[in-house]
Amino acid sequence: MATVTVAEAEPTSPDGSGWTDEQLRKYPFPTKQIPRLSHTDPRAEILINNEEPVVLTDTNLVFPALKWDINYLQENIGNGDFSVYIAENHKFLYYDEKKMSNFENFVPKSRRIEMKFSEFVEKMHQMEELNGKQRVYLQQTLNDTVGQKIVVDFLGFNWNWINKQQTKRNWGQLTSNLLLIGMEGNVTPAHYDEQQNFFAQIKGYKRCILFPPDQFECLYPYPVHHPCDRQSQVDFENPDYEKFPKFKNAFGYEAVVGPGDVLYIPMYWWHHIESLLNGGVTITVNFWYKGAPTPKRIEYPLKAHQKVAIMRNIEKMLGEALGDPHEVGPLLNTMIKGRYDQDLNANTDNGEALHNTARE
Ligand SMILES: O=C(O)CCC(=O)C(=O)O
Repeated sequence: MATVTVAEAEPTSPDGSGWTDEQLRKYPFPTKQIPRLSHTDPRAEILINNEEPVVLTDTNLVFPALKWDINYLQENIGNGDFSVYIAENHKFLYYDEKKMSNFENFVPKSRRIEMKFSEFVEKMHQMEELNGKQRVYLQQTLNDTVGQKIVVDFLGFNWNWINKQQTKRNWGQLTSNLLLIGMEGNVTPAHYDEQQNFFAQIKGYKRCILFPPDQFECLYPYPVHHPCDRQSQVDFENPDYEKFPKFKNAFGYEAVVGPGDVLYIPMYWWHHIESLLNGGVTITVNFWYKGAPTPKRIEYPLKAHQKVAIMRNIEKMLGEALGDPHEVGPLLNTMIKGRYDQDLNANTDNGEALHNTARE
C-alpha cells in the first residue's frame, strides 16, 4: 500500500514541551491550569475521587498505541467503515441525529459520512492541499473490524490500571473507546457528557478547557430535545453577551495534553477541545464509563451535577407529558415568569406594604 505524508509536526517549542502559546486560540474568559501529576501521586487519587480533572502523565494506558500514525493506521486498521464529520470551518459542533426530527428547521453545521480509512486520509490530504476552510474529523468507536496489529496494541493497553480505577469508584461498564483523528486547528465546542472519561492522547497536542457542572448558568446548554442537547449555545470566539450575559462569569480549567498523557474528564464537566494550530494531525482514544449508581441515601445539599440531572429529567418528563417538545419552553416560562424569577423576600412595594401593616 502506498504511504502518505499528512502534516505530522515535530516538537518545536523552546521549553521542550512540544508546543507554544501561539498555537492556542484566544478566548475572553480566564482559566487556571489543571494539575499534571504522576498516577502514583496521592493528590491524583484525591482529585479523581472528588470528580475533579487531572492530567496523568505516566499511566502507560495506551503505550502500544504511541507508535500509531496515519501510515500505521492505514496499513492496519482494517476495511471497516469510519464515521467522518465534514465541516465548513474549524468547529465541529456535535448534534444527535435522532433528535433532528424534533427540530425540523435545524441545519447541522457539519455532516457525517461513512467511509473507508483510506478515503478519510485522501480527504484530509485534499483539504490540506486546498488550504480552504473545509475540514474533516474522524470519530469512530473502535470495533471488531480492526486488523490484527491494532487488536494486539489494544490488548496491550494498561487494562490493569484502568480496571482498578473503574472498580474502586464503582463506575459502571466501559461503554466505548472513541478513536478521534483530527486535523490541526479542529475544535470540538464546549459540551458535557453523561459518562466518566479517561481521555488518552496518542499523537499531537490538544488543548482541553473544562468547566465544572456548577457553571451551567454561564454556558447556556441547548434544550434537552434539541439535536445539540448538552452543547453550549455560546460561540466562544464571538460570544453574544446580550443573549448569554452570564458567560462573562465563565471560568475554565485547562491543560494541553500530548502523547502519553491521560486527562480525566469527570462526568457532567463541560469540555472544549482543540487540536493545536500548526500542530499536525492529532490522535486520541477515549475510555467512556457509565457513572456509579445513584447512592441509596441521598446527601444534601445536592451537588451541581445532580441538579443538572434533575433539570434534564424535568425537561424530558414535560416533553412526554405535553406530547410535544416545543411546548416545554412555553410551559416552563408560564410557570416561572413573575413567580420564580422574582425575589419574593426582597423589599418590594408589596413586601414593604406587608411589613408596614404588620408594624401598625
Ligand atoms: O477530542 C475531541 O475533539 C472531543 C472529545 C470529546 O468530546 C470526548 O472525549 O468526550
